[in-house]
Amino acid sequence: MRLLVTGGCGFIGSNFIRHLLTTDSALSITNLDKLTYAGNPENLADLAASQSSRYEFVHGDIVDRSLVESVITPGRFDAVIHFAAESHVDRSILDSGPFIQTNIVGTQVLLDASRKANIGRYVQVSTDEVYGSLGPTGLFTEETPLAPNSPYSASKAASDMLVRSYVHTFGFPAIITRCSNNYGPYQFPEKVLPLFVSNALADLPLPLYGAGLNVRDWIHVVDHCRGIEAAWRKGQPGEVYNFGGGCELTNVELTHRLLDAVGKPRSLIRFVTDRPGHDLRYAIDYSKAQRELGWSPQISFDAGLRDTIAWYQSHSDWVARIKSGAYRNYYAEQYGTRLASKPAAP
Ligand code: NAD
Ligand code: TDX
Repeated sequence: MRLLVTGGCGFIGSNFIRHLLTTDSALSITNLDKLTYAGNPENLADLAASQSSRYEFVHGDIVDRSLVESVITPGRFDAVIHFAAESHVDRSILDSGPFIQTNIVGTQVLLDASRKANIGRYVQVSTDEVYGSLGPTGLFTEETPLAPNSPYSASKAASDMLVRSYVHTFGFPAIITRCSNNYGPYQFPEKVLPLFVSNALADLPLPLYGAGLNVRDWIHVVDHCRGIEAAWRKGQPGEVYNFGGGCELTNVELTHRLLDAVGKPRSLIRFVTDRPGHDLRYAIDYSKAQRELGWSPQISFDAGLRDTIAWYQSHSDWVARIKSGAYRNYYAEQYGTRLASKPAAP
């Protein structure tokens, strides 16, 4: 069995490739990745060395039609699992351009090439953010109407709609997965959890948006990867499957738990200007995946958070390499303050 994974040098894609190569010895994987700021070949360097007969890397942009068509040739892959995306909401507010290109045009190119090559199964890795925002109660189901609120989620919803249209119009065998907020190793420290863990470990301030009362549903990345694998292996073409962690926390609760776990004071919290259009609450009903795929999340938040913090502690060099150069410019633009390299004054 041979898979094409796009965006495999990012957070979830690299965890997915790691998960599959270490659990299924019959699989070979080709990873097509542009290596944007978020793509880091270091994330898979050990597997690239130890599994070189089963792992291949192709450096390229999914928007580049001739490149994509030269990779996805008839008979080469049994399935395509599509992770590659611009993935950060705040960056989509600063500049939506790359989101439209990669998330919408890139998906169109990938769908066309996959269809041309008669790919037997295609999985679109999407997000719960396409459903918009919940009030204090209720859960997103697969039937919830799409109502994206940020340029990021609008671009993901648009790509989901393209996938839906290829299923309907061409009978293309695609599946869509929609997951809540992931955390775990190899997550780029622009997302709240690795940003706050790495800042806290360095005694730097934690910029909490608004009053910190927005709610997210946290799932460990390995549980998400198991869900995507189940959707690929057991899902029905044309169907959507939601995945969630069943762990709703306000951002301020998340921050308190994280500070307690690293043994740092709450005085590191800085309440800063809210994200424009900030979705209040996400929460997932994953009963369809339980029923039809036999999937449920396995990793408790407490255990997952402990392991994730330990990973960031033991990979301080990985964090330090990222939090230099272009990252510092992004930080200054996003937070209106330079990322200090020394501990913050009390
Ligand atoms: P990430 O930003 O960490 O990684 C994205 C990867 O895609 C990088 O390796 C990057 O180099 C690559 N890429 C970007 N543009 C590309 C292009 N034009 N051509 C080829 N490669 C390109 O993202 P992530 O957090 O791992 O998310 C992966 C997928 O999962 C995304 O589609 C995202 O929408 C979805 N998702 C993420 C979460 C989450 O909590 N992070 C939750 C649900 C769904
Ligand atoms: O500095 C911050 N301060 C803060 O309070 C950052 C970066 C975030 N936040 C808040 C905003 C959100 O309410 O924390 C929450 C989580 O923010 P992000 O980590 O940026 O994630 P979110 O916007 O919820 O989107 C994530 O989950 C769904 C991923 O980034 C998406 O790729 C995924 O689709």
